[in-house]
Amino acid sequence: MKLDQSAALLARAQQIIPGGVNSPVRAFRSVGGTPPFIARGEGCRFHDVDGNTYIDYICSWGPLILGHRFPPVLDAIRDVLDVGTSFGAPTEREIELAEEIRAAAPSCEMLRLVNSGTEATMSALRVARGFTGRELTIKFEGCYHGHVDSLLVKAGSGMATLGIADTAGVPPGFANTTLALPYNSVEALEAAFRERGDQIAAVILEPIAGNMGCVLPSPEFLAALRALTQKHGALLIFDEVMTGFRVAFGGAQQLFQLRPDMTTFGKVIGGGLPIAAYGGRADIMSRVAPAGNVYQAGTLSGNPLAVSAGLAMVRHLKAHPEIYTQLNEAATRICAAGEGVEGVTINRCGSMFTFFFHPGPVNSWDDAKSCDTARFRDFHRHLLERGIYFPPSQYEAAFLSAAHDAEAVETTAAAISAFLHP
Ligand code: KE4
Repeated sequence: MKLDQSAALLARAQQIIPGGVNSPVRAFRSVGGTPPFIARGEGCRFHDVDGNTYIDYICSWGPLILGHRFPPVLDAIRDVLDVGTSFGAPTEREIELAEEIRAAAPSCEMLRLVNSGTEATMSALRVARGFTGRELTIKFEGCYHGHVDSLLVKAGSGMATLGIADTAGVPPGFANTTLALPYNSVEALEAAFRERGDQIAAVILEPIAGNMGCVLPSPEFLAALRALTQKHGALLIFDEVMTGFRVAFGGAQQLFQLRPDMTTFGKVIGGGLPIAAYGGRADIMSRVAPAGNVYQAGTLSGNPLAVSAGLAMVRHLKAHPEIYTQLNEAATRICAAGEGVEGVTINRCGSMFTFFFHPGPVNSWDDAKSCDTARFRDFHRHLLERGIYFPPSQYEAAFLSAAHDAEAVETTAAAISAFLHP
């Protein structure tokens, strides 16, 4: 593969941007080689500065569920440019987006728009502490909820990828407010509530984990989460930044028919522009300033440009529910290429999936962290050289879009088979 231009850009970028990237996972540290610098995207593909073309399974880490440069989203952005990009004042369209999100996830009786998933989870935790008057949070090992100080404890995504157990720069006092438990462990959850139940403000989790690779919750785990938080007066927060509007229009809470107390959203609701949201029961959210005494703010929160892109995407998905069937079928076809291969475990929910190089099962971070990452690296390189861009980490989920046509899916399945069935 010719990556000369990317290599030159990486060297230049590293002079001014840490690691040469604006988010660590993009650096390809765990898979090696030069990360392609992307010049443009179109549908299910993007093209790098050296002229290489890739079928994209990052989809901007989830947002582009309709593919690159989806025309209705671009049209919505063009239209709003005629009126402005940001006012720092309320607008009607941010009410419309909030109403669309509530219609999709009725547990969010009230919600607020912010600019990133990190902001959403940070704000949700603050509201949970303010509402309960308690300080402790439970999270789960391998889950990633953005780079919130108190949540960078045994986190997934880029931290797992880089092998950073816990980041520097977070005072022990912050980290000590978080209990990190094994995902899917009912007994660990019961023990934590038995010992400190009256101090726990909230339990936050990825209802389907994507940041240790794709890991699904057991029904018993979900039931225990809901029952124990209710019993002890703690809030259950579903971090649906990744799963919201991805695994189903109503997210994981629709799939599981489970009503959390609060939810965070991001990615898809911005249509590829920076938007996220946090919301939940009205009695909880009414504590947010200026209605209540928990402060949270944002210069560009609800800006017309990002809201218009998000509205166009969410409304298209609402009008075309068949997209989710199409996404599931395409993902099933791709994952079938790896079924029954020794040492490979495939976890999937809807159009997010991970090929774990592990005999299986993979139900927790302890399982995931024992993957054969060297073999994953070879798998990733094999695909990249064939124009298929999988997430550059064993501890991330791959994403499909509605733009992944039969040709892209079959090309991908064939390349996977060629590696796994040499
Ligand atoms: P952002 O602050 O990156 O918008 O969202 C943080 C976040 C919160 N919650 C969940 C469940 C998430 O998956 C994320 C961010 N996801 C990663 C992908 N694993 C973003 C990619 C990156 O960090 O570059």
